[in-house]
Amino acid sequence: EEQEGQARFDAVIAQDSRIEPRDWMPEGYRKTLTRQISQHAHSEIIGMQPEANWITRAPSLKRKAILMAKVQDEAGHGLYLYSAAETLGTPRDVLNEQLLSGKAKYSSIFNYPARSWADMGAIGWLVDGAAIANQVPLCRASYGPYGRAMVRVCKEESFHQRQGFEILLELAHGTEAQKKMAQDAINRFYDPALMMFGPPDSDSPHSSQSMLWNIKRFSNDELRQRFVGMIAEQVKVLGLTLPDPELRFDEETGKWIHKELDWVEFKAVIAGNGPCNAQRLERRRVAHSEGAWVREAAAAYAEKMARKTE
Ligand code: FAQ
Repeated sequence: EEQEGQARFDAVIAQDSRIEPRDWMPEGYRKTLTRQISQHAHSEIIGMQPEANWITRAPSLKRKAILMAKVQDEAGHGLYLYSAAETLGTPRDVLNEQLLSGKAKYSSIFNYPARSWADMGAIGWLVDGAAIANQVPLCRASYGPYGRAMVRVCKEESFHQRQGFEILLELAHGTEAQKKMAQDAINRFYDPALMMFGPPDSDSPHSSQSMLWNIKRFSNDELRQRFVGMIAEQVKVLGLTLPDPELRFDEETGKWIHKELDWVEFKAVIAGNGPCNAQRLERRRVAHSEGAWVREAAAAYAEKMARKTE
């Protein structure tokens, strides 16, 4: 049966078609997807914190309403992704426990502080921008529930990116102090946003297998240089600059060249030692325990309804 399953799986991948939850799949494929999708879900949930931090300080009612909607969207993405991850067999409470215990990773970017209102602009423009560049190809991921989830998530991320860009555009056209605040936010978020694409290809243990399985379609470095090319153009519209003196388009290779990133810092951040790791996890633990009554009430209600229909 295993041989038959493997043959069918190989054929589906070769046709660039989709694997669905009830299909046979190699254990490695299940494991890789569970890791990537749950890490992605955790990122969405932890990623609510830096922006939630600014909801009460948004400069106008309109900005506050937009930011609240954006943060709620991230919660939706997280729940959607946990559901996709669960179809691979690991229950949500187990995934959640991996996050709360610090065992599971989530995106490095969310371990940096959001210091000013302009950071809401930089996060929308650069962080959601990097998320889109990484996730558009994932819409074609071979695992059905993940690919389909990505379609909807990317649509919402595009709106998020525009709202971030628009915050920066307004600040860039404001007073000198506002312009400086926008530039400072870009200066702080540029390197961490580029690191969102993962380690360099030469140091990316999962890439080659994930590409053979049609989960990833492009390598980490390939997507990173594409993203740099996009923002290199967009920053001109803002009248601001990217903190990268080496940034240029290389005619010969048709690729964007950017500065070397600090991979020692990256490794420290994903190992739990970034500026906000402890604070982010602590906040999540508190939120989870404060939500216990909701989970208990929902379970009790479900049980009551099940008894009624018996
Ligand atoms: N941070 O071999 P690779 C968002 C880990 S967007 C932390 O290259 P892979 C939207 C990796 O897991 C952010 N860990 O791995 C939003 C692996 O761990 P292991 C989330 C990282 O999987 C915006 C190890 O390093 N997006 O949330 C990072 O082939 C605003 C080796 O790396 C996604 O998750 C990192 N940056 O490629 C929300 C996208 N990079 O096995 C709120 C889906 C790597 O040692 C506000 N994920 N690692 O435990 C992916 O596309 C891939 O997983 C990559 C990494 C590209 C991130």
